[in-house]
Amino acid sequence: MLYPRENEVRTVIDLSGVWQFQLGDENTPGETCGSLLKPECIAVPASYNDQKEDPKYRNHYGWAYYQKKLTVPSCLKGQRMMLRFDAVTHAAKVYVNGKLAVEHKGGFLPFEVEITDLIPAGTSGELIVAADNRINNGTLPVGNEGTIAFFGSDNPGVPSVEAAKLWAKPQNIPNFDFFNYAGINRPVRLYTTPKTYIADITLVPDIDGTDGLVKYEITTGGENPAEAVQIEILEEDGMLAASASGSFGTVRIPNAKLWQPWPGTPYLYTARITCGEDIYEQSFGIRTVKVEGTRFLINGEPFYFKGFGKHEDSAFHGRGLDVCLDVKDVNLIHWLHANSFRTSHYPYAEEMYDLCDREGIVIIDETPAVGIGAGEHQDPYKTFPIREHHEQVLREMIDRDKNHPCVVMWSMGNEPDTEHFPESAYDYWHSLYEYTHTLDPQDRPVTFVCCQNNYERDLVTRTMDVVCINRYYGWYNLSGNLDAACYAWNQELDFWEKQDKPVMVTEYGADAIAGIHGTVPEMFSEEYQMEFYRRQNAEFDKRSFFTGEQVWGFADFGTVQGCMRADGNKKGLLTRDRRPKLAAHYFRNRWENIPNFGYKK
Ligand code: E8X
Repeated sequence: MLYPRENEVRTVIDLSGVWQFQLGDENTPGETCGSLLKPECIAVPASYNDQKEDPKYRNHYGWAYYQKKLTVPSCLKGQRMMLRFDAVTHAAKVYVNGKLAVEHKGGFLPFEVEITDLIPAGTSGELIVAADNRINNGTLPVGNEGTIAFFGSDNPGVPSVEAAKLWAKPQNIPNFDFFNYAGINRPVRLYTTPKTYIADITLVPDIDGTDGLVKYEITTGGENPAEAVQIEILEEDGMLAASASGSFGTVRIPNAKLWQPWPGTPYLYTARITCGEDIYEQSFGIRTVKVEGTRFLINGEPFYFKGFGKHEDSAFHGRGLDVCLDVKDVNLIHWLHANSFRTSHYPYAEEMYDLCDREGIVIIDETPAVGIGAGEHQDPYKTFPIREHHEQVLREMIDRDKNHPCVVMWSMGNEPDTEHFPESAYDYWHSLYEYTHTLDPQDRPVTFVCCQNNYERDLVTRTMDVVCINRYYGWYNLSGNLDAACYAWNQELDFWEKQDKPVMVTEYGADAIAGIHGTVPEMFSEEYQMEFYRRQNAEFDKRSFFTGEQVWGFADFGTVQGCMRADGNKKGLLTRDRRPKLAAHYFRNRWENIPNFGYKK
């Protein structure tokens, strides 16, 4: 799905601002909402949870309603009019003048609806967006809707969950470690196209000697979709590099400039497409990505990932789009001499990928499939109704992000159960891996991120294009003992060495509460966090098949409350307000001395 961009022929009207809002409950079906009876003010885009000073917003369970009067200027007559939602978390029903216009499941990917006839140019309409935050074993991310948080439930004297329901209301508890921020988290926009329009653009770059090749395919729609299509490839200064006509084909760019990760030059070309009256400009890069043996190649050269898992998370906004924070984060990534991050644990706002294209930051793009597991007694693959939705989010993510040069690998999900039901896990994930490969026109590497587990029992992680492992030696296990942690790492790395695959760590980390110090590094101090990384990195450096280190995490972030969390997860190199901890300075120094390419011989 194309990003809404304005140009000579397309208009974009951003509906960000203060909307009207009202909480519903878990029982209110989206259908019954008419005009809101007691509307309150809420900012869009942003999560609603932290905007109000009352736990009922923070801990809301179920539907919430947003309302706005929409006026379409008469000067837009004759145009096709679309209403586009970049993300409504986790499910949405959109009503125009009381009638259901579109619904969508999945809280991190865009959807749109044509409103040309629903609110004709020169008139107004009432828009109601119902957003559902419920998470259960049929949603991605997975939650435990309807139960009660029950830490320490094995303790004598603590009643069962069923008994507790007599005196406490059931909750909407995540099966994942980030706060369940919800609502209209990303922009809502009205955009126009001419009646015959460019519907989609697919670009597949390749390198041929010193030339660049771009395979392209344009789909068109509307009144006259057979209208002739033109493609022009423009340099950064606007000069014409190449051109072709027809809705598909291959364009050759002589002496092409490559897209290289920073501090290399992330050169961007623009494909200017015209079809009848419509125009769309899509930026892209000439770069290749490939796995060969134990190497991850970008433009044919062995790349080493230095970076983090991140979150979209900040004070007040929750998971709402904050472009200032995105720019700040990109600059912090440069400051740290990092080159990459994973969009843990959901696809991020499109603005971030655009920034990373321009700034040369490499992305592992992840779906919201986190929390797939229910302990040793329940096979999630046989009991969770998620497969169809999982395929849907993969399709929508790849369809949205396929042209970004910054995206170099797809992650189908994070930390599913692969240990208790290894055969079921294999059947589920390996077939999904094959499906994912068929979806990407650029055929990027595909993986998922494996939880700390019994890696010898796990049958599927080893079949991914890159083995991505999350490990907490020295934190959740072998706590406080870095000698033992290094020993455990070496045992495990001996195992991976035999698999002849690139292996990278996609999470490792220790909570550090900013300001807690000690001469002897102990858990939760900044010194321990730094020492944890220093010791473990020294082991990675000895392994030539080890192809990257992504720490957990970039910055501290909000989570559900619990006895393991003090005001959120504190494993950030930076605090939630982006101040560096000791470990940030340590990595800044380490990564300055690790080149993007050729680090492992
Ligand atoms: C953690 C991280 C969590 O925040 C992230 O979303 C997924 C977790 C560790 C799993 N990975 O808790 O900080 C721990 C497995 C235990 C061995």
